[in-house]
Amino acid sequence: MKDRRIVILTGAGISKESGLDTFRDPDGIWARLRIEDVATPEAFARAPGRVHDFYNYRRSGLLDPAVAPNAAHLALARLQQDWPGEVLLVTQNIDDLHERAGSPALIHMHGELLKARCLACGSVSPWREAMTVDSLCPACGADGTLRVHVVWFGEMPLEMERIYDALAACDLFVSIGTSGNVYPAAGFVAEARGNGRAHTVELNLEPSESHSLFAECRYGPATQQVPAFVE
Ligand code: BJW
Repeated sequence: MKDRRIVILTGAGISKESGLDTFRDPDGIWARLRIEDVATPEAFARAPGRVHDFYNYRRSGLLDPAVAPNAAHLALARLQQDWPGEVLLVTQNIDDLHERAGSPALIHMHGELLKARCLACGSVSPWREAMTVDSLCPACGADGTLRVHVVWFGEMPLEMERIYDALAACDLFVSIGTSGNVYPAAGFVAEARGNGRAHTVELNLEPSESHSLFAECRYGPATQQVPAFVE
């Protein structure tokens, strides 16, 4: 890894071998549920209990003792520790497996499953329990005002300015375990290429929607491809 200023984007594929579902694989979440029913602000306005149930189910799955960071999360954490300040890790995942692997810093552009946001006071709080339409905000005490701190379709992903600044300045962009279906993340490879010097690499189980935009592609399970690439 002689390149400096690295941006790494991860998606659901990196956590698959830790036991968490992807979205668009044949056994993925969107094969069982409709986006419009569980992952839009309109769905939450129409049926908040159903949306809470969906995230309660995924939160309890994430907190299952059998779910732990895998070799790919650990390799990225080591890379960040070895190159302090040079690696911006951006994840679309709402799980906390990068943190548990020891990543010192990362951007959760689609939010975090283990946090709640209050629609009354705007505070974001740690949240590990089941959430209901009656849950109380830990910060302001309002009831029925909590939602999971994730980014649904039609909402603005988090920390975009910081991400675009890093893409404009990076020498290496690596995309790991993402299908390239969801914007703006799907457009990051074009942003990186647009800076005129970034080498772009896709590490995925199979070619993503945007594989042809990458200069280098390596295919196989993340637990094999990521440690091999990083080390
Ligand atoms: C492995 C593996 C192994 C498996 N090893 N690899 C046209 C119409 C309408 C809207 C749009 C449109 N064009 C663009 C949009 C906007 C929309 C969008 O992109 N829609 C598309 C569907 C077209 N995007 C948005 O709305 C976003 N906001 C936005 O654009 O804001 C800008 C804006 C807003 C408002 C006004 C103006 C501008 C928000 C997107 C939010 C995404 N939210 C979700 C759910 C919430 C979080 C959650 O519940 O978890 O985020 S959707 C879901 O997809 C989740 C993921 O983060 C995201 C990406 O999925 P990911 O990670 O790529 O997973 P998969 O399953 O797709 O792929 C897994 C890959 O891993 C596969 O390739 C496998 O092969 C691979 N794999 N095993 C390695 N072992």
